[in-house]
Amino acid sequence: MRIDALDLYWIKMSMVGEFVTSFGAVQERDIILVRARAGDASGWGESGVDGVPLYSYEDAATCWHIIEDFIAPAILDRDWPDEGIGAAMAQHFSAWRWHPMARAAVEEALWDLEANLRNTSLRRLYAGGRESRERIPVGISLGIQDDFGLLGAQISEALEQGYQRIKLKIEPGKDVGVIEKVRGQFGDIPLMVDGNCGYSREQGGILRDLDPFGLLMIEQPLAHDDIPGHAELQARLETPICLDESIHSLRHARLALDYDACRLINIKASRIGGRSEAIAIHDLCAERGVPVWCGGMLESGIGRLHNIAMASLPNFQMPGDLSASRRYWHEDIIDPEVTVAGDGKVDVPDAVGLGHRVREEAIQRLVLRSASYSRG
Ligand code: OSB
Ligand code: MG
Repeated sequence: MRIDALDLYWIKMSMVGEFVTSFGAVQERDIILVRARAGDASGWGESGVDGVPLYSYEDAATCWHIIEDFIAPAILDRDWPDEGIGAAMAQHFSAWRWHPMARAAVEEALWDLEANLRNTSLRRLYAGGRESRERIPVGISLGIQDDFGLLGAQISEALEQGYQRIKLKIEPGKDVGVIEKVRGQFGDIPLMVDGNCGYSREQGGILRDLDPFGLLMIEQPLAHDDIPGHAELQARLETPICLDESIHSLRHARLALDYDACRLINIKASRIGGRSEAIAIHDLCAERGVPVWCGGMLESGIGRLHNIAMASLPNFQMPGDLSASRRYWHEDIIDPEVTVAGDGKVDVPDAVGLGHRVREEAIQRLVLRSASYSRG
């Protein structure tokens, strides 16, 4: 099969509230959307890029450049299999170095295109014939909040809304004291923290001081390129370490597990270069008895629906960072938006493709730049 065209949209969406991590505050998101078209069918994907190169070295401009100058010409230039096009793309680009968020966005669009062409749901396509769940548990990720009264109110609200696990962002100086207060006020709720690479090896003692609080996990406390440091730290911690920023490929995942650098992995397809590689990490972890969960990049509804479909696979054992649309956006770009039921679960759509309509009229209103590349 041939891809007729790839459409790119650079949109800006402003968030309901500011989101603060050890990298800084985010109030607006620059998002690159990709639409792949073949005949009358199309499919949508989203890149997880940030406005600033902190979580990842990629930003919206590098993502645009890599897709425009390299990926689009390569995609439009060749024949693709009718089935397994996402995996075929991953294979074709496997020798290309880095730029995972650019590759992931295009690969997602191809998976959705295939789902639409084959009249099946993304959930079934990602599951590839395996069991997948109809509803999945979700958690919420709350940014650093200097005012404990406000943080407490956000936690209460999230618990009332049913979220099955609370993740708090931490940084040096805003960690042990905050967790102590949260445990004091909320007792034994399912709680975890995310350091976003904010701690040095020398600050490992602070992380050990978190051990008595029975956290589900500590996510990525040390530098992104310090797998051995995480191994050393894990050996001295009771609390499981979960890696996020350190894992960009199946090879990284294998390395981290071989070194016992973590007991869990946060899977984000955008960080890993696509859904095929993400699912391969899911499968490796399943073989090794290591649970995974689906992380988020403050996605719009398009990336969120891809995440939800993927997270229906069986080894996504812990609640994901897959909150409701309204936790992030005044108005999402899908209809209906994603909602979380009172039991803290979201439905995994089983309708064709994404299972929700993409609101192209909203995308047109939010767009900063668009381009279309067609077969020559
Ligand atoms: O480290 O998991 C992270 C958001 C942006 C960048 C990195 C991270 C996050 C989150 C929010 O924690 C997850 C979400 O709700 O999308
Ligand atoms: Mg993280």
